[in-house]
Amino acid sequence: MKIGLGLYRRMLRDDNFRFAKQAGCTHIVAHLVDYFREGRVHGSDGQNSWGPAGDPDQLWTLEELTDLKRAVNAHGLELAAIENFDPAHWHDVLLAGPKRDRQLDNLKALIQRIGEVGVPVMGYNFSIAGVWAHQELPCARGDAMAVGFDNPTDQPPIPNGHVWNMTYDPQAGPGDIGTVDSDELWDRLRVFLEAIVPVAEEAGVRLAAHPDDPPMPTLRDTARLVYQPQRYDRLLDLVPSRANALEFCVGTLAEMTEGDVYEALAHYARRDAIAYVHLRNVRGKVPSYREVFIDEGDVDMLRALRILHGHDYDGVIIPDHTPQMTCDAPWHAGMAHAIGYIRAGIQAVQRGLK
Ligand SMILES: [Mn+2]
Repeated sequence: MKIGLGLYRRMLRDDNFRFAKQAGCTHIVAHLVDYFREGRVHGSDGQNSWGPAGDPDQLWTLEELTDLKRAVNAHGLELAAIENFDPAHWHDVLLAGPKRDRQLDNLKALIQRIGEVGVPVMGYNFSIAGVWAHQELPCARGDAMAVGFDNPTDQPPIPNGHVWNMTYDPQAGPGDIGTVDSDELWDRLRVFLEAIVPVAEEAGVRLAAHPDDPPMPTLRDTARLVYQPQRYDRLLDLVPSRANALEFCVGTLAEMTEGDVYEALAHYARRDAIAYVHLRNVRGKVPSYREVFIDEGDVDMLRALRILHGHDYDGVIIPDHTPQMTCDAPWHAGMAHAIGYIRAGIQAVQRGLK
């Protein structure tokens, strides 16, 4: 098992690569969508929007992907994955809009580039509402700032021009996208996978699906796909392929009301479906939960790591998001704490410690 650090777009810099190396990481997971300013708590700006999407006419270029990989490699690190498509590049794939075919071609081109550069995984989250209604709260140990979810009763419909909690068209007319039911959304996922998985196979890239966070059956009148653990099987079975894989988020799985995060880990590790792992802890489940430090909360992390090790999982684990620690570098301190804990946990399970 290998440890990676996920870095948001504005953090893809030499100093952060060096930080990752120093903390004991061997891999980087890079976000190219510009959703947060540096240091902001995951998904929370007080207004529950992740801001404007990118340029619809500008796909990530071969050159910028190559430069990124070179910069990562220069620090003795590997680029494990790119995480998340930009809503600007695939909003009509999510919304079954008029540009869907053109945008599927965009995604194919991106997957080919990512494969050409030698990045083995592309993480994505097939979700209309995205991560929404997380609130910034002092809910982790010592009143550390983290995020919580309490399923607000007021769930305004998603305005036109907006998807995945970002604005892809600020000029969109008034009105909202209305209701999207489960069958319709599964069908949109099927269209996406049938188009992209063969290209990913050819390119040597695994698509890795993040579950719905928060894992509610619906949010803002739109269905969610993977809000219970067994729904990952449905996603995998839609288009069976090694290129159709999972970005297995332990924290999100723990927030689900059915099943058991340990059984789910064992099951999907046995299927060899896990492209990489998000490891974070949480207290509670939907409709109300709090993100906490990795060594508090409901998930026994050593047990989770032992299950992965026992199923010969040899992929990358990243800390996902963490609470922010009170100091001059709140994000980095939180990450260093989580990485140190995961590193010790991996060493313990590899040595057979109980
Ligand atoms: Mn996650």
